[in-house]
Amino acid sequence: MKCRVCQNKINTFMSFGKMPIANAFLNKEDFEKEYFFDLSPAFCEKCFAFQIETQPDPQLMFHDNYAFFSKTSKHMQEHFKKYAEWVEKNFLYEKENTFVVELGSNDGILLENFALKGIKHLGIEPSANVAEVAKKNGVNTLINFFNQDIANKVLKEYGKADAILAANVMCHIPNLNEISKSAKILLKDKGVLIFEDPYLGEMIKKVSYDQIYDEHVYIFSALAVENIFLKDDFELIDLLPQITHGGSMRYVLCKKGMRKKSENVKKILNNERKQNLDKLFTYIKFKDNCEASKKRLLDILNENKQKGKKIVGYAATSKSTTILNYCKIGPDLIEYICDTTQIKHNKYSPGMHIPIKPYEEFNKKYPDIAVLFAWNHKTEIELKEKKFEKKGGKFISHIYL
Ligand code: DWN
Ligand code: ZN
Repeated sequence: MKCRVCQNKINTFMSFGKMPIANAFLNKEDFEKEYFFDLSPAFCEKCFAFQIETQPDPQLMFHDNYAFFSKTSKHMQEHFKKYAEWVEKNFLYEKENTFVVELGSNDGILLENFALKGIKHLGIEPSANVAEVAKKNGVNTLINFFNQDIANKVLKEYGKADAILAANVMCHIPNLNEISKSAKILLKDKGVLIFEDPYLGEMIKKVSYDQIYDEHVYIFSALAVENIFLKDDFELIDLLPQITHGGSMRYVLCKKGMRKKSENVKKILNNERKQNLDKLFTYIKFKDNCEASKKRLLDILNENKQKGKKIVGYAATSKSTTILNYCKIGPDLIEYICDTTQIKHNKYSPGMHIPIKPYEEFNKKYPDIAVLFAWNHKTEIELKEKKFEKKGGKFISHIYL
């Protein structure tokens, strides 16, 4: 198997086994025809891109029934408001003819902050259902995948962009060469390409292997991002660690030589070398850590089940699909999962078929144990669920919280 970025031979250092589409919550009658693929992470020793070996067709993952709406978290709404303010302050000082583009703009959680201020903007989002929500909220959105054709069309209609943004999107796109070529077309000379995604350094530290699923074709390090975008003459000019999604990184790039480089770039690249993110042995050790994590979680669940405890899941996240299918956890261990997203309700979790119930079920009858699949929103959730913990309920997770 070849690296998607540099065509070098990649090392497939482990397999999580057969996996369904992480966000394909399904009805009973669809169990028989459920789609599975082999989820195997791999590492390229040449460009340092951490990637999954096989990714299902994009149409299977991003479509008119896409089950993730960004606005489900209050903290994420605040995060995106600050992200927008930071972009405006640092990169939109032209005043006249300012134009911001976002790739994978989902329900408009980031762009609405520009829309409210009357700043010219455009979201490019392939999943029609989430895009319609954005449009209803006044966020100008084009339903499509971003590529060179679309970049040229947008250029004709709107002019060049000051900033192309993305959040939790770039790591979903297999052909990043197409993205950098398209960004090159659409950006002004001093324009910036800014994106943030779950960070490889944090995933390795926390053994948060649930970040690996069909949609996340890459888990980036700065070392890899530098190599990926250098091909089209982009350079990294800043790196800003974020606490979102269990530890993310914001990457700021521009056309080579057009802007000053922050000291952070050198510092973080050096840290990554110290953490051996450029070495295969790090990932072989990660595999062992995943196996130990799996054993620990199963031990906790089995022990509590034998004691007759009621165990339910909290939040049917995409990430939970990897945990449940890798550890083979079904309804015998986790009775059901409560979630706030309406289109997941009364369906079953991908692969292991655990029933999904509306969030209200959680409050109706507290379980003894709630497996916190949205561990990345722990602070927000614990604040909301003080009563549950006061009454003796316990949150557990495969991550040491
Ligand atoms: O990259 C991606 C990230 C940003 O979002 C996508 N590929 C898909 C998605 O991943 P996820 O599903 O793991 O995201 P979250 O934000 O960790 O979880 C969202 C799910 O959790 C939704 O179904 C709503 C649910 N939830 C809940 O039931 N109660 C979330 C919160 C905060 C809550 O309090
Ligand atoms: Zn490579």
